[in-house]
Amino acid sequence: MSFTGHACVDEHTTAPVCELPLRHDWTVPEVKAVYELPLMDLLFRAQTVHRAVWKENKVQLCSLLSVKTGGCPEDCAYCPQSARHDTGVKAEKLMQVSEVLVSAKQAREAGATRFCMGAAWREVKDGPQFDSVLEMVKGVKALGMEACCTLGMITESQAKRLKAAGLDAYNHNLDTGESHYGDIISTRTYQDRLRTLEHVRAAGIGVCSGGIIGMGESVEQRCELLATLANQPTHPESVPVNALVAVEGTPLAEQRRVETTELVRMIATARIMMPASMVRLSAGRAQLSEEAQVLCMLAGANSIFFGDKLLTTANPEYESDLHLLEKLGVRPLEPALDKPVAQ
Ligand code: SAM
Ligand code: DTB
Ligand code: SF4
Repeated sequence: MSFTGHACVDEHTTAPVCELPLRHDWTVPEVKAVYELPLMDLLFRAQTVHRAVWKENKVQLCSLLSVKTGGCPEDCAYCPQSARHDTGVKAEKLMQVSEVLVSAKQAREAGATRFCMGAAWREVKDGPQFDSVLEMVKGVKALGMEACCTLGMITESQAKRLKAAGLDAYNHNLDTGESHYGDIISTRTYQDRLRTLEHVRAAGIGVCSGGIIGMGESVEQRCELLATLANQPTHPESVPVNALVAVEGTPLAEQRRVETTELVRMIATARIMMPASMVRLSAGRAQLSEEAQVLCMLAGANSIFFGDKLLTTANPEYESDLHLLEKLGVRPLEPALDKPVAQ
């Protein structure tokens, strides 16, 4: 076992300063037993794990940019960018590399250390558009930021080209438990998703994979998702936990909002199961009070999306986030450049 990236590394010696076992054999009932602990016990366990691994009061600030918006052929029931839902999101072309880099620079100036570029594609096709994305990655790296992409399914050779361009992480969410997947998406399978994660891992790129709660799934299905993530050959280096942003025009528009305690339970359970991973409090933060966000951080969230827009929906303003972090005495985490990927 080795702890890498931001976790467990003594700043001066780079030697690991703690060791917790990283398990890859979780059963769903075991996960559920953790998820359903009395809330204070769950929070205490999550904080104990968190502090054993993450020594400082630091949160990673990642900015998102939709480099290719809308018109997606997939039918993901939650997504405002699917061409199958009438959400008012217009299909746009891939942005120019120079425009993307202006945006990355602004994000860096505002304090972000990681820049994630999202495309509403089912999969990456080799050709001029992918070549432009590779240029975007190189440009973001040249700014001294961690670079992340989320472009849909990719092949092993595409993953290798992204790695060669300097990509630090690839986001590809499993979204929900396998038994709920068919109710949410019909245009691809869970196996398709897992295959892309394999390609990303094989190329030595950090895996960013998590899901969404609030899509009508049961507690078991949430636990199924967490077990699948933790039982991968290596834990994802980051695990985004999204609360559904119910967008008008999508089939999930009428879903009730998740309760804060549900989000806190999901984050705390992820933290306990994947101690050395970044757990990202992702979509849905604009709908949370400051107190709810604090509880999520206490539960082990140590990364947020920073900037007033996610891909197409709203996120809290820069100023309010900086003010919140200052009030909490939480500082931004430095970028982990050239980090190895192994757990
Ligand atoms: N098309 C690529 C894909 O599906 O992997 C990349 C972009 S896609 C928008 C990235 C992720 O955003 C999805 O996997 C999903 O987890 C999340 N997402 C999309 N719409 C959301 C919503 N309304 N609420 C919460 N999360 C959402
Ligand atoms: C992730 O898990 N959440 C982000 C990022 N990875 C790409 C996307 C959230 C999108 C929310 C809906 C929207 O803004 O379009
Ligand atoms: Fe397309 Fe990704 Fe949205 Fe699904 S989540 S519709 S693949 S952009």
